[in-house]
Amino acid sequence: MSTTGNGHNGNGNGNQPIVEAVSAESEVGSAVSGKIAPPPGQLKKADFVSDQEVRWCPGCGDYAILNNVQKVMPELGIPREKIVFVSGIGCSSRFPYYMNTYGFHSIHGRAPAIATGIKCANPDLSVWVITGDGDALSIGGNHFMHAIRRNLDVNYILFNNRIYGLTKGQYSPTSEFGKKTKSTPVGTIDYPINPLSLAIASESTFVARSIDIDVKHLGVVVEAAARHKGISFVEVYQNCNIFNDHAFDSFAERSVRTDRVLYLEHGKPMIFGKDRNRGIRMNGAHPEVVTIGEQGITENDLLVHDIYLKDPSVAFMLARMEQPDFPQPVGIFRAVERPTYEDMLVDQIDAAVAKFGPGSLEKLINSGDTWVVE
Ligand SMILES: Cc1ncc(C[n+]2csc(CCOP(=O)(O)OP(=O)(O)O)c2C)c(N)n1
Ligand code: SF4
Ligand SMILES: [Mg+2]
Repeated sequence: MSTTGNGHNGNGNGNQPIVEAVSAESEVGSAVSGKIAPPPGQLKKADFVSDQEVRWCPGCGDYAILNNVQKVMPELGIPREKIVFVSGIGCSSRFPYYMNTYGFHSIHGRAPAIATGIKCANPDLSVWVITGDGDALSIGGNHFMHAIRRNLDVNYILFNNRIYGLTKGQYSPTSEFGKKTKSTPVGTIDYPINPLSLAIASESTFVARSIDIDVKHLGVVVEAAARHKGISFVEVYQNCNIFNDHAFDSFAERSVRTDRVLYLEHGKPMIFGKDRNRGIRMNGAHPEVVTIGEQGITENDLLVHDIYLKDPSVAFMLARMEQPDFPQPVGIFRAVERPTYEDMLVDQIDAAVAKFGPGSLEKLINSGDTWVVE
């Protein structure tokens, strides 16, 4: 399969000639159901639906996320053979089976390492990591942090259902303090991790959050993540209706959503509520909820959202705002530019080759201080 043609353009969605897409397609054969792929611009959602039977429980929030990602794919104009979904282990990690692209259902917590290898070896691929709260933050916590700080141009979607779904309902690192689960029958005494705080602390250049059932919003966020050059971290609140049902109802349920969710929009004051009269204002170093029209408060007093702030402090503060004291913020928290790992890696290799020539691995291994074990 060809990996040349559109250079290191970040998301693998450069102006790839149709002829190359078709010939690459014919090489990959069964990975694309043996059909000749239409040119990227003509792909439809259905082209990204695989022939695998979806094995999630009926009603699981994973379906909405899958549906949305499949819907966004044609908008990106990337040929399917240039797309790879990598996952760890968990219900959410079954995702790559259901995408009609390349995919890798890998090792628990290790999707970031595999995605790193894929992106470094083939920088023009569009690489996606699909993970769960357990996969990313328990066994994969260390990998999570390092993939993010390196700023690979990879899209990283964390399905947060605040539970281990696949293993039938043990508490996870995002489970609420005191939560009773199969493995914490009298309540957990672990304080939960906030995935966005962790992503921001790890210097993620794109940080966003959405909700499985808020389908329009989720689609916009996923597309923005895909178009960001650099690591795009997206947390999706995902309902596990079998082992942690109603986990997000207190704010995500349709009848209360407009009152309890803050939709962050770049350049706009932070307003929420069905009457659009509540907002977030800074009181010294702390955010507070205020009502427009009370005590002389106007829209001008509210915090204006800026996703491009280099300093992550405000994004961090927003990430920590939670129901019931605050509306639950969703949307893009942060989107800043920084050179990507793979671009710098390619530059380093090019510079070394220009200076020393192509070199030989065999010679390198046998050079310097070597010895023979007898
Ligand atoms: C090395 C290893 N340890 C433990 C497990 C068992 N295990 C499988 S999935 C999982 C947790 C999955 O939780 P999460 O990532 O939140 O995914 P969900 O099923 O909720 O989507 C665990 C502990 C495993 N498969 N491999
Ligand atoms: S156990 Fe939960 S997360 Fe897993 S498929 Fe069923 S509903 Fe979805
Ligand atoms: Mg989970």
